[in-house]
Amino acid sequence: MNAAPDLPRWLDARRRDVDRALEQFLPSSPACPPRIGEAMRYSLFAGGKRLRPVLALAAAEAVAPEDAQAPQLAMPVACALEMIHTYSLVHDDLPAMDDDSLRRGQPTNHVVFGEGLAILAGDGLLTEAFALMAREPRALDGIDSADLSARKLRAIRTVSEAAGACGMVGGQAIDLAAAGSGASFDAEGLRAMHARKTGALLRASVAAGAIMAGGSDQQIAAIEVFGSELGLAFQIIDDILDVEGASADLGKTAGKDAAAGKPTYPAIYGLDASRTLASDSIARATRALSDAAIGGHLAAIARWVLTRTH
Ligand code: GRG
Repeated sequence: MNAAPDLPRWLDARRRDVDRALEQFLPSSPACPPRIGEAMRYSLFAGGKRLRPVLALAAAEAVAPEDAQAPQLAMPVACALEMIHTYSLVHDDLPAMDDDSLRRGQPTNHVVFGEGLAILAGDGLLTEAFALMAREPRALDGIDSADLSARKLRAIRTVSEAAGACGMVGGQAIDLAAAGSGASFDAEGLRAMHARKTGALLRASVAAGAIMAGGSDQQIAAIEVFGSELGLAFQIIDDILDVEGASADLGKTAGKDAAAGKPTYPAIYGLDASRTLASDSIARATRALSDAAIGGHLAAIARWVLTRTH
């Protein structure tokens, strides 16, 4: 199994790779009208952690450590995941949803470009993500074109199911209905809502990276368990940071969930028990990897999620 030395340096290098690839893949003028290009670009390059693309790249490397082409195979889907994630944040911040004015440390998209263009920027990012996954990577040495097409199709299915009505969109709909009616969740309802809203895309990130690098069904299944557990821990930590963090560190409005009376892990379990739940989840995530003899950087990324401060 690979060791995972020097995570910060590895993460920095992958984030730079992702940013370069996003520059290449994101349509801009004259291919698309300048203003929509600008609005998509504004949110995509506003300073996100790039967690989903980094997870996709780490999963690709983990299942194909000897394959020098693994990063090239996974990069388009990695970028598509960041585009889909960014669309969800742009739409989540709209007045009709969470109505927020700060995201990634910057004024939200609709504050800068207006509500209509912000909706279109989200639509554009989402749609271009699927075009990108279908188009790239083109032919690669040593990979049969039918095999490459089959991997792309499976990755597109994985990502679209995670982003769609049974995944992230469905989770957001549950959240929206609860906010509108003032209804609350019990612990299981909260877990189920977040499994769709946040967890599904994180799980799809690792699964799609592993699929593109040619992982076996057994590896992909283990990586999906890892992704589900990581998604749960990520959300619990997000809730804890909302209580403990400062807006300047988080790059978004802190304390908003509590102020809105939203159900959160700390509200249901308290802070200490929430931390324990998150670390238990990360322990299950890393066990799924070690049981399947999957090495690389995934386990270290999971531990970093547990200690993150923004
Ligand atoms: C509008 C269909 C639709 C869905 C929105 C994910 C989501 C659903 C809304 C975001 C609300 C929110 C803050 C959820 C908490 C978890 C989360 C997704 C945090 C943001 O992700 P990070 O921390 O963000 O990876 P960066 O900016 O670093 O990429």
